[in-house]
Amino acid sequence: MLQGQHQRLGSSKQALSGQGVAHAGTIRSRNRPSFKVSSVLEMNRGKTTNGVKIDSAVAESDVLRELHYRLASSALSTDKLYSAVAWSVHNRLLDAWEKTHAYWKEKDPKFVYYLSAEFLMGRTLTNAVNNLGLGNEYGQALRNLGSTMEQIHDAELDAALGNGGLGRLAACFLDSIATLDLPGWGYGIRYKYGMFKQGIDSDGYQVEKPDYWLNNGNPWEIHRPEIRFPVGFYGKVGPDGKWSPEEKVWAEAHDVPIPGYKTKTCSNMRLWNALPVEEFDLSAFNEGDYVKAVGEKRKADAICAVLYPNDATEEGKELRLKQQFFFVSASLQDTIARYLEAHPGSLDKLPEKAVFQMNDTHPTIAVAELMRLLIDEHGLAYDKAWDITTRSLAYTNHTVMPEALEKWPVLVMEKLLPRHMQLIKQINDEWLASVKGHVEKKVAAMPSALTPAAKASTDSKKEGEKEEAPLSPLELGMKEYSIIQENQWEKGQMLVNMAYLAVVGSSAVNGVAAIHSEIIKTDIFPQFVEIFPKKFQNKTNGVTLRRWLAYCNPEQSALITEALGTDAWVKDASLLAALKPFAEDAAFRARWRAVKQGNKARLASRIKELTGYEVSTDAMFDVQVKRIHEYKRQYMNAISIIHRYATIKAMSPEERKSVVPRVCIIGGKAASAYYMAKKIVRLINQMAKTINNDSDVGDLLKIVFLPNYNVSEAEVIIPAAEISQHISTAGTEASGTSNMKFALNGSLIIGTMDGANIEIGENTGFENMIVFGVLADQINVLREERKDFKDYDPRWTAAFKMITDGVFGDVEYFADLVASVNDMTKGNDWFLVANDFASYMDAQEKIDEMYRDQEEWTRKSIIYAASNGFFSSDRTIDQYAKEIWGVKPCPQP
Ligand code: NBG
Repeated sequence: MLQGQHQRLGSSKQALSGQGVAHAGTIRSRNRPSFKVSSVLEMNRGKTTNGVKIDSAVAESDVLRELHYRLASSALSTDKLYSAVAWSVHNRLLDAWEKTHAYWKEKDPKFVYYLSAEFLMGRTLTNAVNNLGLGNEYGQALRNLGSTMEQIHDAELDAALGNGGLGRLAACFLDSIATLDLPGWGYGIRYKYGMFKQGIDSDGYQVEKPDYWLNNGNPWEIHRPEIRFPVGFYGKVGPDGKWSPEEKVWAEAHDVPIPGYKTKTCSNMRLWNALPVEEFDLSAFNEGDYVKAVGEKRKADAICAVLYPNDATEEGKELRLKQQFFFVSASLQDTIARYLEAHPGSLDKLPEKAVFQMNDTHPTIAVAELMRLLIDEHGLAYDKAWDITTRSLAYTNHTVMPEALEKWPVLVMEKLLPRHMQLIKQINDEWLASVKGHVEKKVAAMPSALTPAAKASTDSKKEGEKEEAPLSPLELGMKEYSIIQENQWEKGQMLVNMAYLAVVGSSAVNGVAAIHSEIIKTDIFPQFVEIFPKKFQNKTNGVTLRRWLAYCNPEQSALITEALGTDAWVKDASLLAALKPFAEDAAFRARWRAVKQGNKARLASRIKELTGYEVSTDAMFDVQVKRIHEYKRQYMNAISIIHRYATIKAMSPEERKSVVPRVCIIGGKAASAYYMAKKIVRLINQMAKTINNDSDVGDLLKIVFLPNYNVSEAEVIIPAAEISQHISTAGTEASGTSNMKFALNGSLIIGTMDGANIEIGENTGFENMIVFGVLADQINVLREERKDFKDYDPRWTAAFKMITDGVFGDVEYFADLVASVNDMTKGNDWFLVANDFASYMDAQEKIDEMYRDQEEWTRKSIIYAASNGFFSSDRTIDQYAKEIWGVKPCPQP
């Protein structure tokens, strides 16, 4: 058994002792000869296929050497030991990295480059050690040194270079790319400060604190001062079309090795740091202008300073565009340089060796930058450059929220990237010229008043607006296709629609779940679908089963391995299906339940540690963890908890005996500038104070807001969940990925027919999922009608009355949150919380009923884990590789 996991089991056993809860250990000790107890990693022992073989004595001396020479320490403190082990593992990774890259250089395969402004990696140590198959060796080495993997695990800081699902998906993808032996790299930014740390103050407010993740050094990267590229900004374009940037910085590489699981392949994530071209202006210094002397440095530092704490609201910041261009330009230059080194002379065949996947709109300036590099730096003709560009790029859309589909003001683009703006105009002109015939036909076939553009222009006309010369139907029609558009909210301001630029400039465009990929075709890009129907694809998201099952839930994983008689499911998730018959085996169910109890106990102690609240592990653990957003509707969950509270309060002690006890766990960060989301966080925290301290309620209901939700917290929370909530307004959540993690960890799902929930339902059987709410195709009509919505459920009205009566304090502070869904003159309940509330409450009652039957509940839990192997990111990446990238595995022999 992997050491860290073994030790973690040990600690959850301790947490369990004395509570009278059955756990896997006790059940295992019963005589069950049909099962051989072994965990995932015990089966790994001696069979590592990744070529980095060391024994525990070597691991130990390696750790001591790092401690002495690198850390100049002899102290065996947890922090020092963590660093020493990490540096030692770093060396192993480096060996694997070098071999992989030497091999790939020799074979010269096609590479995929995953361009992403976010990589939410979390901790590295456990994952790296296990993927390398060295868990036993390092575990033993640590025990010899008086520590354990479990103890040092927590000393590592999370690398939180991402906001949420999009960034975590990128991290899962890198793990799968390496595991499938696909030649591929991630490219991104080495932010100095990652996602902020969330605290909750004594009044329940979210407080944001900087995330100093690089403070203790970073053993997981290789600094490459020799790999640097110049990136320019501002300046002018000369009459010859050449750009002379006014500001320049170096982009300098830091490589993070990405070990695949049970393979020799160790791929790479290259993160760029910005450095001043001139660190220090000596003449300014000599003249006494100290600030100017370091001015260049300050400007460069600003580029990589922070990750925008923002997932669905546009920060109209020039700096953000600067960041995007910075990493895209460096990544493209780097790739071209490597390509030319291997294939001197011509870039004509670049698309046969490189494909760039643009993760959402953040890297889509790549369309213009690749054109610029090919034309201005490498002398290609426009048409040739366009052919290469469009064959090398692909774009993934991750959201339908209009505010997150980036649109840059032409003026900002012109100022920061004047040559790119020129090219974008040219791309747009060529594009519009190419669709003109199509639009003419379309307009001719349609009464002009019915063209969408004509309709939009009448709809948006405000009273008293000056009449302008009307556009012809053709002009109106053409507007819909234009990459450069007028701002709908600010007359005269022209914007570059980056998603449109990406669609025109890519060979493939995909959504991230089946329903989402349909919605982007019908609602976001319909005009482009007319022109390139084949460009649009679906690639349903996935998650890596290494981190999100094998390593975070070792007991459940051990049980699965034992039942299936193999740990091959860690790499071939389709094998999980063979677990289904075990759902019918009562003895197996008992063990499954015991594992869940152990995980609940582990979470309960984490809750106590973080919030001080004590929760009963006999209660149902009900979890909603994700970024706080109105569309994700944590608010609806909160209101239903208020109703639950009111119901319990109104009961007699006798009646209360029949209540199914619940612990409602909510976690997530609210973007720092997101006013309503922050109010939702505070409401939940204030509710917790009232409800958790009410002796009428006791263990029947607890509500816990877990602060600073991140990858590492998720690894403790998800295995402990019994029910998890994915309750976005239908049509708004592109996919969701935590839903997949929960399902694989045996949590039931209550959800709307949205994102990947639908496919999870199809795989698991809708009879096992608790589905409620209106459907995506009803949303537009309901939004139209919501002005007149009066059909408030009495449970809703009563719950809101408690807020406005001050049961949770600060009536004034919550007033506009209340109004946002209740008063159509103030808010407009855009996410249809009121519409869905009644069916949500009915679904909640159904859950209580279901939970009473623990045998059936456990049966379903096993079915969830058995049914959702489809959501392995290995499957997703295999599809990308075959259907978009044309990249083939290149494993070392
Ligand atoms: C998010 C979606 C999620 C989806 C992830 C990964 C953004 C912009 N989008 O539903 O909201 O699961 O992307 O695809 O963060």
